Order: sequence, then structure tokens, then C-alpha cells
Amino acid sequence: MQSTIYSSITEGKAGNKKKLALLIDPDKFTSVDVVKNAESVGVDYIFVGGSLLSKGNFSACVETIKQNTKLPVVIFPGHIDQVSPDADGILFLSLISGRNAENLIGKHVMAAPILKKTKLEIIPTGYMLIDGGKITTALYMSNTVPIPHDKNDIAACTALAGEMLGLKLIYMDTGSGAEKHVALKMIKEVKKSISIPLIIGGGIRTPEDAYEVCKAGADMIVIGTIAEQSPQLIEQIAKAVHYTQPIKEKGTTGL
Ligand code: 1GP
Repeated sequence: MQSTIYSSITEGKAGNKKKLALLIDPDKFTSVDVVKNAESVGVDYIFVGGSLLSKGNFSACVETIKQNTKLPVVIFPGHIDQVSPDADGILFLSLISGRNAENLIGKHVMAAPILKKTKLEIIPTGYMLIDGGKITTALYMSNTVPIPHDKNDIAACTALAGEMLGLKLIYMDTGSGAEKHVALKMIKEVKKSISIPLIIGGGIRTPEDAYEVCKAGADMIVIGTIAEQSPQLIEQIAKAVHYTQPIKEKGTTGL
């Protein structure tokens, strides 16, 4: 198994080149244009997955995405059924913020032999759900309690434990459609506690959000909802992530 995707993430981290992942939820995948244009507007990875699939066909969705982009397609699975050999890699998520044994190891035992038969790049990821102001689908479906928004020490120790367990990435998420993204102070504290790359998702809506979250310490951010609602914003968010577009910070005149 090659580690092309993970290498590109660690190289980005080493060179302070922040990355943008566009999340496609198969249930809400209506326009292929967003995928077609993703590379040219500055997206680095396509993530695909959803906490609950009620309408979409996961495999067909991955196939369509692959046919329309050269970007790496990474499965961000909401369920064990969300595996497609057509993708390039999969975040092998362990929900380390929760105490639900199924999401910590149980589903992995069932998924492992299926994944072994594919050529997918497996990326062991410590997934942490953080309270983002409302009960999102991810939160509800996980049957776990999220880390409170202001408990930076719990978040930092959880991420550190994940790294010590050998996980390769930490992904902190307030869940798709959350009211708030992960607090900047929490991102800073977690960043200080780990040396593996840090992904932040959930509730990132504007180029300013993207810039601040990256500046606080995210090595990669994930956007889903805003890309569905306002695809024209993806390019500006990508520019903010890649620091190519000046962003006015509160109390300053900009970069
Ligand atoms: C959810 O991190 C992703 O798991 C994206 O969240 O849809 O709120 O951008 P949004």
C-alpha cells in the first residue's frame, strides 16, 4: 500500500502549506460541476462520505467523482458500507472523543478484511467530535458525548493519546452544518500537544473562518455545507487557506 496521500499531507505540514478538502455527501451530490472545477479553484482533496445515507448511492458517487477530477479522493466514512475500491484512500476513523466501543474498534474489525482486499491507502485517524452549538447528524449517529467547546485540556489530552496510540492524523469536527467551528483556542492547544497533522472541519463558512482556523494550527480544513450552498465561495476559501488572499483580521489592517 502506497502512502501518497498521507505523504502529501505531512509534506504540506512540514512546509506550512495548508490544505483544503471538499467534502461531498453522497445524499446531497447534485452538481458534478463542483467536482469538475475543484482542482482549478484550489481544492487539494475530495473527501466523500456522510453520517447517514438515505438516498445516495455511495459507490456510484465515488465513481462519478473519480471520472471528473484528478484530485485524490478520500473516503470519510460515516458507516462500514461506505467503502469503494475506486477511491484513492480512506480515513480509518477511530472516534477517540467518545466511549462507544463500536466506533473505537468494533466496526474496524469488520471493515479490516474488506479493506485488505482493496488498494485503498488506509490512513489511521483519531476522530474527535467537538460541541459546535447544535446536535449534528454526526453527533447523534455516533451515540457519544462531544468534547465541550471550551474544554481545551480534554481535547489536547485526547489528541495526544491518539498520537501515542499510533494514529497518523487528528481530525476535530463539530459536524456538518454545525453552528460553530472548533474554537481557535482549542485548535491552538491541540496543535501544541501533537506532532501529527491536524484536520479541522464543521461550521467553516467564510474565507475569514478558513484563514483563522488555519492560522490557529489546522494543517487542513474540510468544507461541506458552504460548498453545497455557495459553490462560488470555494475559490475564496481556497485562497484564504493557501494564504494567497489578504484577509482582514479583527483589530488589524490585514496581512
Ligand atoms: C463535516 O467537517 C465536515 O464532517 C464539514 O462540515 O458541512 O459544516 O462544512 P460542514
